[in-house]
Amino acid sequence: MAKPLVGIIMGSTSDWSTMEHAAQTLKALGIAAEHHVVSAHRTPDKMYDYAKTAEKRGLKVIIAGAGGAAHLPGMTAALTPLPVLGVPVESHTLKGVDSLYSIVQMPGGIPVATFAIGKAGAINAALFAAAILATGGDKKVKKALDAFRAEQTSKVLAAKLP
Ligand code: RP5
Repeated sequence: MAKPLVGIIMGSTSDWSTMEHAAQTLKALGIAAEHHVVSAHRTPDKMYDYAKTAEKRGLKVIIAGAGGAAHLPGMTAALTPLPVLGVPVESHTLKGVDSLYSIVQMPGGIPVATFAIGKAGAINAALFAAAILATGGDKKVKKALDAFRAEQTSKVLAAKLP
């Protein structure tokens, strides 16, 4: 099996129904990825180890999804030089607006690229990770990403309204 280039982490198993869309999108593009539950609040030591070892282990991008007081993307970004893409997971009480604000409002100095709340954000984070790999020189990923976009365009152009 190929060494993972993208690490998908999330604060809870309950985030998987959102984050699996990132995993599926990367898989469809042929990008090797790993996914783990790593909680900033419940398993802070695991988060520290994951972020600190990510670059050495060969990861190029980290996608971090979390809901509520969503500290995982920001804390991970503070601990690794890799680009961190944050996905706000839709929470029950505040519908993910809490997650979005928690992730997007990073103080200047430690960036987290923040995506839409929920499934769209998870898909786009994966496509953005692919774009990072492609512009970094991965020709296979560039080809897959170009093909994905061309196919998406054809589908929309061919679509008929009832
Ligand atoms: C966050 O708390 C997780 O990312 C999750 O979105 C939220 C709720 O977690 P559970 O109580 O469902 O485990 O840390």
